[in-house]
Amino acid sequence: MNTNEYYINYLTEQSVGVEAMLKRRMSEITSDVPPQIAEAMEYSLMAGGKRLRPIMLAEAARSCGLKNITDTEIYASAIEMIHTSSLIHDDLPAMDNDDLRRGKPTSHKVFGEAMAILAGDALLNHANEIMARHVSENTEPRFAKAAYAITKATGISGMIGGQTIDILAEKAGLDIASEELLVKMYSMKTCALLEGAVAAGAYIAGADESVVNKWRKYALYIGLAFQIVDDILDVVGNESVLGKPIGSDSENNKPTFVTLMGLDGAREYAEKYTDMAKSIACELGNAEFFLWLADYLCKRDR
Ligand code: GRG
Repeated sequence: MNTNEYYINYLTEQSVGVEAMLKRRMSEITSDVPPQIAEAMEYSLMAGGKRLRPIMLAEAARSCGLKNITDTEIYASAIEMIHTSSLIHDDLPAMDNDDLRRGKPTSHKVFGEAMAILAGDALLNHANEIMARHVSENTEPRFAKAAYAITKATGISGMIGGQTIDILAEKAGLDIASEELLVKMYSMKTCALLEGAVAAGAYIAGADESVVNKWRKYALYIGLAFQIVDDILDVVGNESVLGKPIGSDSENNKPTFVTLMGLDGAREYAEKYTDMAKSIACELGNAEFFLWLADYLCKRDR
C-alpha cells in the first residue's frame, strides 16, 4: 500500500468513526423534543460529507500528543453540527437556492423552508448546548478554550461575517471582485471554521498559544486552497461525484478566483496556498497526516 492509499483508507476509517459519534449525539436527544425537528437535524447531519472538520480537530489533538482522544468527542461533534447548520442555511432559497447537497435533496426541499431554517438553528444551538454542558461539567481551561475557539470561528468575525461579505459581493456583482476581497471573504467564510477545528484540538491537547497559532496558519492556507478548488470544481466538477450542482457560482453572479483570474490562474493560487500550508506542517512536526491532507485537498474532485 502506498502513502496515498494508506491515508485515504485512514480518512475513510476516521469518517466512519465520526458517523458513529454523531449517531451517538443524536441518540442523546431526549424524547420530549418534537420529533420533526430531530428528524430534520438528523437528515442533514447524517447525509454524508467528508467529515473534514471533526477529523482535523481530533488529528490536531493527536499530533499535539493527546492520548485520550475521547476528550475531543463533544467538540468534534459540535463543529460538524455547526458546519452542517451552515450548509442547510447556505442552500436556502434566500441564499444559494440549491436543490442538492451531499448527494441528497436539500433540507428545504424535503422539509419545507420553515423547518429547514429551524433545523439549521437547532444544529447550531445544539452544538453550543453540548459544548456548554461539557465545559460546565469539566472545568479544565483547555475545554473552555476549545469551545471559545469554535464559537468565535462560527461568529461575526468568522464564518457568519464571511457569509455576510459573500452575500454583499453577490449583490454588487463581479465589478467589485478583487483578490483582496476574495481572500478576506474566504478566510472568514471557510478558513475560520477549519482554524477553529485545529485550534480546538490543539487546546484540548494542552498546546500553548504559539503552537495553536501555527495550527491556525496551516488551516488558513489549506482553507484558501480548499475554497479556490471549490471555485474550480463549480466550473469543471462532476455533479454526481460532487453531490451538488455545478455552475451555481456563475448563475448567482458570484465573484470567485476563477472569474477573477481564470482556471489556470486559480489552480496556480490553490497550489501556492497548498505549498504554504505544507511548509507550516513541516514546522509543526509530527504532522505527516496534515502534510498529506494539504495535497489531497488541492487535488480533490469532491
Ligand atoms: C447557521 C452557523 C450558521 C451560519 C449561516 C450560510 C452561512 C451562515 C454560512 C455559509 C458558510 C459556507 C457554506 C461556507 C462554505 C464552506 C464550504 C467550502 C463548504 C463545503 O465544505 P465541505 O466540502 O462539505 O467540507 P462536506 O459536505 O464534505 O462536509
